[in-house]
Amino acid sequence: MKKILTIAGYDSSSGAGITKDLDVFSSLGIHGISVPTCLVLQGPQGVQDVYPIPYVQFIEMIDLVKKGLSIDGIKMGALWNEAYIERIALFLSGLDNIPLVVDPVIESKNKTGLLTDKGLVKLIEMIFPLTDVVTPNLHEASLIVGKEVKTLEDMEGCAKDIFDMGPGAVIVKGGHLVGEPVDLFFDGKEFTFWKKHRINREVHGTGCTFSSLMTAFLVCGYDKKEAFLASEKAMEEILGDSYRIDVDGFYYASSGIINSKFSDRWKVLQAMNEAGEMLCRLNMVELIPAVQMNMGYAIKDAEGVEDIAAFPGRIGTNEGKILMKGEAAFGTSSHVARSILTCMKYYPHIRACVSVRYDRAIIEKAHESDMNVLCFDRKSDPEKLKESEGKIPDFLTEKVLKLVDQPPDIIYDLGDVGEEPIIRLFAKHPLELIKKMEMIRP
Ligand code: PXL
Repeated sequence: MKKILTIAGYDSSSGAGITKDLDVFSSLGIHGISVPTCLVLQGPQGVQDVYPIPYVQFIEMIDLVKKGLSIDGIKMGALWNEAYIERIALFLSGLDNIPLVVDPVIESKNKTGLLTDKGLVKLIEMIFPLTDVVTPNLHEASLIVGKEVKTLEDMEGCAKDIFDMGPGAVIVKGGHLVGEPVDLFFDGKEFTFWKKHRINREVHGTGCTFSSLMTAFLVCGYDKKEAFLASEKAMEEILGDSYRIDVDGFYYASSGIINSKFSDRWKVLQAMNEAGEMLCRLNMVELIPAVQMNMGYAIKDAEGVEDIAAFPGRIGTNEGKILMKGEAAFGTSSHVARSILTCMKYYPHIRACVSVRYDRAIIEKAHESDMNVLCFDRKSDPEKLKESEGKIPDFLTEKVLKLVDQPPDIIYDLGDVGEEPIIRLFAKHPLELIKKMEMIRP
């Protein structure tokens, strides 16, 4: 499970700030950790008051993260004042190099201050040089560079000026440009533009949502430009689905449905890698077939082999221990992936499968555990199917599935000339596969 720390304000309407960040992280299957800098009392019509979190408690929370929590990335929003920023800089100095995204929040829509002037100076001086991506809007960009940023040309110049302050990249968000809105990404080498469609509504929380998405995508291994493009794409969905929480208030950015295909893929990989670790810990070497084992897990609505994660190079053994050759990745298995796709045609919730060594004793254990054990005979292959080498098990798997009305736990076959007998164990997810593997272990 990846973990991202957000250091930001707490918006009591939960449209922006740390609660929004946590919402974005959880919708991408990431655990969010939060340290608030200030309480922002906000109704649907805007900010009414702001109170800093007592400094001592703020430091205690930061120290708790430093002492006890491993984090994979950091996002920052409203940081309140220079004292908080100095403490954050100290915290960062002791950390490994992990992605850091800074949304330089300075004030709310109704101009309530969320960062002091001195705070902004400290932010630029102490935090920007440690930052991977800074994400100002036009107003914030103007305050950072000390001149007006009104046109696309201004945005380009300003992105260069901010880049010179030390971050790895700058995204200037031109949502309030006159004419068509454009966001601009600059990594010191080239500009990348993202043209947006103007929507006729003022949406609260877009800056926090965008910078949280950026952090999440960087933590998941995207490079800065890929993360920019993925975040912009997700924002289109989010803005389209924005909603009001009061009849005449702002619209709120919706994040529950963010880029569901990405989030599903990410969760699938995490579940697979966790199952891989368990497999090693339980050292189930006696279940590894001669052709080696593979495990697969499909995203919901998987359509092809590329939607199924498996372990590249399969799972083997070395000196009596399980040998994993790499982390789970999509599109790296064909046999197990096709067994899953075939099974999902009948039982869409059965999305995981592992290939296991055939042994009569294993099948007996499965029967004893009341598993639904199905079997096909490769030798019954119709001659013409032999020509489509590799696809025979799919055809026969489908044939046995048509004969039953319960999801399978096991579909096995006794092999053929040159083909090892194989047990295919099915489950809803990899953890359940591991549980079932323990049950059938001879
Ligand atoms: O959208 C800027 C922002 C950031 N963070 C917090 C906020 C706001 C705006 O209200 O309340 C906590």
